Amino acid sequence: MSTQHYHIIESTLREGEQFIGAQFSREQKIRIAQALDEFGVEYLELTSPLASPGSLADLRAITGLGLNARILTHIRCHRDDAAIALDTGVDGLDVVIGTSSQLRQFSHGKSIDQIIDLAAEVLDWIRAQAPNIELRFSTEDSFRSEEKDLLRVYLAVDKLGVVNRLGIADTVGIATPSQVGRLVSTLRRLTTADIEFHGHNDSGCAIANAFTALEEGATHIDTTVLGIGERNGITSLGGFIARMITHDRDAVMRKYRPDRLREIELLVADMVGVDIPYNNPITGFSAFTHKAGIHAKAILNAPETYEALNPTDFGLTRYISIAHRLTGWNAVKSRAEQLGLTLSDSQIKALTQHIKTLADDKPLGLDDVDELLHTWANGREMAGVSFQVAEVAE
Ligand code: HCA
Ligand code: CU
Repeated sequence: MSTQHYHIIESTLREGEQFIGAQFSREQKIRIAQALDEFGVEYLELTSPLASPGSLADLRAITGLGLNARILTHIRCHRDDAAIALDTGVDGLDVVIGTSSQLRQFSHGKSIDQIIDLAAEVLDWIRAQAPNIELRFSTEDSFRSEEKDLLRVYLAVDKLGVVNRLGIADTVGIATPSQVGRLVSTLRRLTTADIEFHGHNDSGCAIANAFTALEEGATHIDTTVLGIGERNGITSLGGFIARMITHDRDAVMRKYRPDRLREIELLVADMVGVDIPYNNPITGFSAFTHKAGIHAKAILNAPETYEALNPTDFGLTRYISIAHRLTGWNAVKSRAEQLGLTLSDSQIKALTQHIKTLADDKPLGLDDVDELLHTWANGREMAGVSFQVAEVAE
């Protein structure tokens, strides 16, 4: 089943380099490559060696590192590009050509028949040069291409018998999970090669689309750290891991090191000049915070009540916020215990009421609550407050 047996093609060093803030030096690329390799991704996709002399040298440097991850580079469907790429020692080539009417008209100007002929010529040639190279053929803007055109191209390429993978790309981020599911399952039925999905996030479906692709038979998913890429990027590595770990934790833990995620995200965020978004899956600052008293109580008893993900899988800790009007006495009690203070349940309940009343008037911090806890534990609670215990609800 593909949702257990899948491969990550980590494209921070290709799609991610197309992010507006990215300008990686060779040293930075090497650090990213090593960090992702330690994380356990199966592939690293790097910018085409045709992009610039530096890109060519960087690609050579990374293929020379001897990483476990297989090194791919991304090239246009041109024999000359392929020749230069093959000379860098990469493990695989990701070949792409646009098939949508927009790209055919405004980019390369070729008809579908011309695309099929060109793909056959270039792919056969690559295979003849490099019998063992991993070869992928992808159409760009697959979801704004005519389905009949797309299928003609994929069937013709699959029939050549020279590619390992067919890729589909939601280049402008408009595909829905059901559209992705349909296209992948059609390809799965009609072709034999592995299937790769590359999805942009313009309308927020990149992670869902990647998951649906796997459910329908895809084998490879493209990601980047924090999802960086053109515009607002693609499926993020962390978001994809969050999705997969809720689905099959063991499969993720066997293959990858999710405890490295935060370090990798901080590394890349710093290099491209962004912060980790507050609502980022797993590493966003509020991802494991709990606030409402009802939540806090259950979390203290059994964290899984309100956590689908376990922060310790990622080397993180949960945080229960207690300094606000939604707080509950169980959470306040737990804080007292953390501070080593002895207060009776009725004192804690009364103090909780007091905190709620104070928080109605002004924002409180944990320091304020801690100070109150110390004061009350030392028997200096405000006169009158402790008599309200009887009115305090759970
Ligand atoms: C781009 C190309 C691409 C290619 C994806 C792929 C896309 O527009 O820069 O080769 O699978 O999104 O179509 O990143
Ligand atoms: Cu892309």
